[in-house]
Amino acid sequence: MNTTKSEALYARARKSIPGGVNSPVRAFRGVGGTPRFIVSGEGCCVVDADGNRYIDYVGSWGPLILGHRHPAVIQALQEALETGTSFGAPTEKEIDLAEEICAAVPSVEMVRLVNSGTEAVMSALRVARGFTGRDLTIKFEGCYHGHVDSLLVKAGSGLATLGVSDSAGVPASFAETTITVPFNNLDAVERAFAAHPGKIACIAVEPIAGNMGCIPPAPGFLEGLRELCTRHGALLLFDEVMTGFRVAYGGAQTLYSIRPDLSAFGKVIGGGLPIAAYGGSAEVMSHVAPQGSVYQAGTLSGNPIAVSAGLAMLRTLQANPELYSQLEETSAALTANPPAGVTVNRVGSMFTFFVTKEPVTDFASAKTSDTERFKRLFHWMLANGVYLAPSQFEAGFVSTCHTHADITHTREAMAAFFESETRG
Ligand code: HOZ
Repeated sequence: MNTTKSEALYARARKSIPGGVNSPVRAFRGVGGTPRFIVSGEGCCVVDADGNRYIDYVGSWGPLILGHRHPAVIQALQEALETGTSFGAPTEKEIDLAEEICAAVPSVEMVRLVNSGTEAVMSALRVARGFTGRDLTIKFEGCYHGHVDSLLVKAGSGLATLGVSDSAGVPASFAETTITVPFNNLDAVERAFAAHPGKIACIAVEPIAGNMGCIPPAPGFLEGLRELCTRHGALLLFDEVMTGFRVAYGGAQTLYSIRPDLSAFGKVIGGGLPIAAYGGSAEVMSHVAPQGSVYQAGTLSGNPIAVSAGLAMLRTLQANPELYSQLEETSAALTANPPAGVTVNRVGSMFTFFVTKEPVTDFASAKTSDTERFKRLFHWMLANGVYLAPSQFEAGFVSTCHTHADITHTREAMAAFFESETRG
């Protein structure tokens, strides 16, 4: 496979951009080699600077549930561009998007639009602290909630890929406001509440972990978190940046019938443009400025171009519920009967092939994966025109554009890899 142009672009990028990328997860650090510089995407495929075409299971890390350049999103963008790019003043479309989110998610009565998942979780956390008058947060090992200072503790995603558990530049006093416990371990959460009575503002959780690879909640886990928060006067914060409008239209909370106090959304709600949101009950959200005393702001918040793309995405999903059944069917076909030595986890169109025989239920079991073998698998798939997330500790995403032919090609390529490894 010719990668000359990507290599040249990567060399050039490293001179003006740290590590040559604008987000560490793009740098192929977990798998080695040259990140592909993408020039275009259409449907479920992307094309790199050398003209190589790949079936894309990254989907911009989750937003592109309808694939690249969905006609409804492109049309909404074209129309929005006719009227202006940013006003820094309210627009009617922001209300439309807020209403769409509130209608879809029963626990959300009010929502504030922001620009990234990081911003959404950071702001929701501030609301939880403002509302409860408490400082501490419980988070789960291997979960990642964006690069919020206090949550970069035992974090997944790029930190797991780089093999580090936290970040330089975070004051110890910030990190100390976070208590980390293993995912799917209610006893550990109970012990954390017992050790810090009256001090815990919230539990922040990805209801389906996606940033240490895809790990579903064990039966009763989310219900237990709900009960513990209620019992101890803490708020339950669902980080649905990855799962919102992905695993079901109303997100993981609808799928599992849990009512969190606060939720953060991103990715799918922006239709591929930078937009995110946090929301909750009117009682909780009325604490946000200017209605309340928890300050949060943004020049480009509710940007009309991003809002238009998000609205087009959500309206398309809302009007076509059969798309979720299609995603379920395609994703089930992709992940059925994995090769020996592979554990596959999947919820809806979120999945991870872990190169381990062990069941993967938390960060410790995710780390039993053979990351050296994963590297070889990743490059084999790339050479066969399949673009997986360049890390064992990330989720993959199926879009409505993936066809049975794409799935068959992917499965055959993966089977051929394991056969070749067996032959040695
Ligand atoms: N949240 C995305 C999946 N882990 C990655 C986004 C990023 O860090 O670039």
